[in-house]
Amino acid sequence: MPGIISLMDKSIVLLGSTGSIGCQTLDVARTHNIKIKALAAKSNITLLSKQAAEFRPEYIAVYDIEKYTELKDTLSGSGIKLLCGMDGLNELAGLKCDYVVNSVVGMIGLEPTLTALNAGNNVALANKETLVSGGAMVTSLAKKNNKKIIPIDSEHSAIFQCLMGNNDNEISKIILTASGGPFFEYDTKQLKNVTKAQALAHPNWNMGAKITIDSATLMNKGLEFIEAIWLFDIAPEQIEVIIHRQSIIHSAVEFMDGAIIAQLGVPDMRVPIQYALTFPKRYPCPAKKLSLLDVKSFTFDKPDENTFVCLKTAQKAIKYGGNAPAIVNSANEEAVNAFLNDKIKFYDIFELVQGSLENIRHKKDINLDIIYETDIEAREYVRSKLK
Ligand code: MN3
Repeated sequence: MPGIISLMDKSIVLLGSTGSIGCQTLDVARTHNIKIKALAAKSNITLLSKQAAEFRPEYIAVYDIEKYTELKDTLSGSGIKLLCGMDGLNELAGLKCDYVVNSVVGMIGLEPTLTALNAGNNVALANKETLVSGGAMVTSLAKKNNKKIIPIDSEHSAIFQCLMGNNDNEISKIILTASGGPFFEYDTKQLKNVTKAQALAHPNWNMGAKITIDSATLMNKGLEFIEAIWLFDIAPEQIEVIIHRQSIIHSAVEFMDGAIIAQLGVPDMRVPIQYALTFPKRYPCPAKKLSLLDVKSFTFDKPDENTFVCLKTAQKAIKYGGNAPAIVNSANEEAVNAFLNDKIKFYDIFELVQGSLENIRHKKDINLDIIYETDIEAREYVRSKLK
């Protein structure tokens, strides 16, 4: 039971500690006495200082350079080494540890992932953009350094678990489940009138703002589709996206003999987070257990890709390859930002993401510089369309 089992031999560096996944990772760490070697956050220094006081890490980094001085005052006398900016995130990602947990939101998570792998660290990955924008680079680096990328996202964790004890070359397809979000069965006309509050109210999962909006547009499933291709080295044609409104089946794998293995559980991110950190072992988890009798029935639907065009656009982007996934990812990030800041309407996100893929230069080969250039171009494209 909580507190009894000690995983003290493990130490983690947690990037993005004040976000939803970060806080839940600390909850798992608290339960199992996992040592927190370093913590990094973007700008919420109030929470970051509280976390520092509880977990006593050796290092702290704050991405927002303007918050550095204030945090330095708060931490003075604590003996904690304070760093800032992207350099700070990179220094932390390179510290020797069992896992770098990357739960940073957005494109800024890519570089620390590369740094961690370069330093010979395993990565427990919650940052989607890492694999969406830099999949080829990240996976080849992990392979070269013989390091693991363990997925934290519930769907990819489910697939990862379904593959345990099976051979990758016996997979016939991956069934990637989606909740469908708050606007399931809405048509274009209805989507044009939804409000921010409606978009932020996810039916099953309690998550950060960016991913909640991505779930409402189904862009989240598009990003996860791309991630699955890189994580499991599978062709786009071998992934089927299915709407499963209950969010109980977190994903499934169909093997060549027709057997389907699925992973089920309550929608609580602490389960996949904990599994990423304790894999291949399992331990009791603070999350509630699932009662199938409470669920009673499961439903499955085909996603409406013609209305929710973000999903189709992301699928197109991975087929184009090169920097195309980075284009749609960055355009989406910028569009979601604009939506959250009341600069555009919900439906504009669809048009901006779709437009970015048609209007921004495609490049076949990618490296970090090209991804950053693409990021700037995609964001400029979105900004140029704001009234
Ligand atoms: Mn997910």
